[in-house]
Amino acid sequence: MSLLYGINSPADLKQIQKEDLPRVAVELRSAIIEVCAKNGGHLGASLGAVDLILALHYCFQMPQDKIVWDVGHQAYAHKALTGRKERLNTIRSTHGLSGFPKREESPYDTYGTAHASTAISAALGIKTAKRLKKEDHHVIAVVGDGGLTGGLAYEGLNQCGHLKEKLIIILNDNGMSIAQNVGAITQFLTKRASSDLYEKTRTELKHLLSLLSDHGVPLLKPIEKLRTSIKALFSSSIFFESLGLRYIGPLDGHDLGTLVDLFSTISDHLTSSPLLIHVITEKGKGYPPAEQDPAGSHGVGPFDIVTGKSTSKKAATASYTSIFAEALIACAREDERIVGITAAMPAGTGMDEFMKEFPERAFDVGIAEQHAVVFAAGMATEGFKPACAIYSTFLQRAFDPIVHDVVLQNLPVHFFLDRAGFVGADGATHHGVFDISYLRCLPNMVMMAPKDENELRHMVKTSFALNQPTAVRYPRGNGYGVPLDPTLKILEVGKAEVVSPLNFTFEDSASIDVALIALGAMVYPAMKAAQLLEEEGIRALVLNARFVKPLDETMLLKLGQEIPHLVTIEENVLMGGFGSAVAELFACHELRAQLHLLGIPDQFFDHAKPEELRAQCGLDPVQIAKFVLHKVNKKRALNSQPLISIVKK
Ligand SMILES: Cc1ncc(C[n+]2csc(CCOP(=O)(O)OP(=O)(O)O)c2C)c(N)n1
Repeated sequence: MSLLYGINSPADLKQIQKEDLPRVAVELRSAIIEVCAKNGGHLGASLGAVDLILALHYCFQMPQDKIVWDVGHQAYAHKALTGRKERLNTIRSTHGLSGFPKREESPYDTYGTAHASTAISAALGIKTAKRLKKEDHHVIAVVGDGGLTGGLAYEGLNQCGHLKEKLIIILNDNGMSIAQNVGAITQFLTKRASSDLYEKTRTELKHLLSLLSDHGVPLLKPIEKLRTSIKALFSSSIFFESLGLRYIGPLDGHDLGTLVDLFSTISDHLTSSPLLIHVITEKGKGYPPAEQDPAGSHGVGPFDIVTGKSTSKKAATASYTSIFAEALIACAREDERIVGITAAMPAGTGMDEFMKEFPERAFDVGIAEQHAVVFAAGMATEGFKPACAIYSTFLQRAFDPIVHDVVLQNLPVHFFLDRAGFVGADGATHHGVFDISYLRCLPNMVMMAPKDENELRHMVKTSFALNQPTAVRYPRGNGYGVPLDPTLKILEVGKAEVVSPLNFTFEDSASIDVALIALGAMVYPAMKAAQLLEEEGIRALVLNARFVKPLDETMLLKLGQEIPHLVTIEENVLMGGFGSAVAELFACHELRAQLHLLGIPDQFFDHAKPEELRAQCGLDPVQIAKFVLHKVNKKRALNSQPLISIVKK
């Protein structure tokens, strides 16, 4: 009989006998495997955290006690145990549960998250607020060893040791970030590696001490001290204890009995100082295909439960990520000053391919986007050309280094922003819809967006030809399967391209009703919209803007003067985006053009298929055509002079 069936809240869970908890763990794992097999999701981390989550909800008093998750991708079991079991199968699907903790979703989701390394700071804030409110509940931050590679985690630890708030931090250490975890602290934490050395050193020291005492040499205090220091040296405890935290561990994070005993003791007796509990878990625990491939099981698409193999259709065309990687490698073969930097996303950004060919010139810096950018800036001062490949959403974290370290010093750091635009199932935290706004405002920056994968390759080449900061944004997913030019070209900076009508000259402009000024991934939809408009008797010109900065001012001003309607189309927020740039240009030149802006309105969008989200924003061919029809017909009817208009949802 199912035990999980009867558990709709942590209170129900507490009715279960402690000895039966492993059965609940098995059921939770099955539920997680099932939902990930159907919808895709964060399989490995969620399986690895099941026992920890069970023990926490079994022993603490949620939601008065609070859990703050780091990243939050591991919290599927938490969702199941806190009244969302029936909806678990909707996770990451449109209108379904979010793949991450979300405050609107449940009172048990204390803090919204999906970007790494925030848990300690947020939990410390909550704990401090509770003290000021004279509330004595526990606050527990759960952070992975990957999360601990981010500098923000140390800012939190630093203040935690200073405030001495009685925060509980659980370090869920599985030795993995998405890929194998990196960095000196990770090595230090890896007790499994260092314990052999510790044991060996301890045995040798013991032998030495016994020899000394056999020969009548008194055990000198310094030698005893040495023994203690050696123990400390090989223990993670020294690190956390020197920061003012009590340290317990490392514990087996799958030993429910030990976890429950420890957590019940802590839950009953308020801790007297900040406490760090170090648990060792296994990514993918309980599902052999995931255990065998912990990196591959981090984020999965739908798969067959029996074999663990993907059930997604193999894409017919190459991904933007792989096209980027190939172009980067081609450029790096010709220019040894090119180095590659990733912030814990080697496979996601394609940097893993670069690493294979140029291991000495590739750097995974951990989940440390801020550091990645400053590190790149440092290398650039020495004549290198760093390629910083970071998802659009994660680069947000590095805004100040981009300003202060890169563009202010006009250093040739080259940003490649994968996952620009809507990303789909990961939702609002991951949509890359702000990068144009936060990068185009920066002096010295050149910013580009390719219409297809072939153009991406030329933009990679163009970036390295420029001795200044550059950024190329490109979407998640696969290209159109367009032919790839045999050689990479350097594009003329700030030059747009008319993609239709073919061989357009301004002598033909009288026949054009509307100019669709499209950027990046919006160029092909604009071309389709132009075909639909043609059927309605409206002639559209489609401009591939290519450059967000510098704009092709000559072309845009000419279009503004000669074409009755202009529509900018971008997959970025309208505020401060590409359309705004065109509007600013027209305003500067006092050009009274009928400019309309299509893009993402001033709101957050949840998880859904990218095409659904684009349609919601009017960014698919049909909606673009409808929008244009409406504007053109309205103008024809009223023959009025509308000002710049922006789509508002
Ligand atoms: C700022 C930021 N950069 C990158 C990511 C992508 N990312 C999601 S989970 C993850 C690894 C997290 O590792 P860890 O904290 O150890 O958790 P585990 O998956 O091993 O349980 C990364 C790099 C992110 N969420 N946030």
